[in-house]
Amino acid sequence: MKPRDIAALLLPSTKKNPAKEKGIAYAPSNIALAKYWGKRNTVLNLPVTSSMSISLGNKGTSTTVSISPLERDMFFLNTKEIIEQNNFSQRLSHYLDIFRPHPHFYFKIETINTIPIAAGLASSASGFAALILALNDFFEWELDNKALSILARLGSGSAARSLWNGFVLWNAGTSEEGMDSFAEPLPYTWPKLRVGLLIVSSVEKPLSSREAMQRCQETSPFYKMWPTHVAHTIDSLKQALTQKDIHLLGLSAEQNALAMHSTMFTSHPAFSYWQTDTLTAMQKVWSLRQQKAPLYFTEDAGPNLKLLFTEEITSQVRDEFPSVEIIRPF
Ligand code: 2P0
Repeated sequence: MKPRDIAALLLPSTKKNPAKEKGIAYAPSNIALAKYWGKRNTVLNLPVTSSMSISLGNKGTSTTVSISPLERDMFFLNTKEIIEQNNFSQRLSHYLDIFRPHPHFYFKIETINTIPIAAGLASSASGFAALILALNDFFEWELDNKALSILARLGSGSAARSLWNGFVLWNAGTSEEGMDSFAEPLPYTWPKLRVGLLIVSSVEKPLSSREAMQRCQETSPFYKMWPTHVAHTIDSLKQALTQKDIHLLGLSAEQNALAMHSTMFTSHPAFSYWQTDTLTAMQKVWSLRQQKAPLYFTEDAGPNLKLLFTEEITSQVRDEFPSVEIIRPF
């Protein structure tokens, strides 16, 4: 099945044309505590394992969809038009192909990101989530969250998790067309939880996360252990959320991130997103932990760390990492 076939199953056939002048939506960015790393279907972004995330509240993407006045799609990122064809615009146009009422229908997409771009946060997650929500508003499809999560996933896997605030679980599912592969919010809140964005380097990525996960899946001997490891991480995270246990949450997320990065070191050709300063920051976290500070990190497909801790040690974290940007997810 192709993405357009999936959309045909989910979209109301009576609402093919836009119903209003503009569709508007916001979606938060999210950080995976149990990572999505590897696909069982690369066309539909169907994952090998389930994954679990925390959304970043007001750090995310606002998107407005309208009809383009030109014979082409138009994209504006943080008010600046993207004129030249690049990866970003090609990927968006390709995604919009799924939803065009006819081949000569062109969209105008205006996107504002409140995520610090240099933080290497998956802006594709909040980007595609905000886009599908804005399209839902524009066409007045009135889709439920399950359908929206499936359609967001077709743009970018991690976008399936960006439709809610708080903790979110994306169930991998088993079906071939992925109708059981969607995310849902988890019934836990943790007002004292904090996520610290620690930008240690803005060096360009050696590889897109899409290519990186594929290489690890195909060539790392460690990848065989990954599905069992993630299942264990998700169990531990759920227990941590039930007990509000920052040690269990932090350690589970940190070990999961390090296991993911180990599949990169052991792939062929080997690669790493780490910079010297990444390791320096990790060692600082470990050393503070030896001095009894309940501080942990996770890291995605980039050199920067996301610190995990609770309100009680906020001032210590600020003193130790003066450049950290602290987010309150709840
Ligand atoms: C995650 N990442 O769970 C993992 C951890 C990066 C590291 O989801 O190919 O941009 O568009 O489905 O969603 C980044 O991968 O990949 C990602 P595609 P995506 O957050």
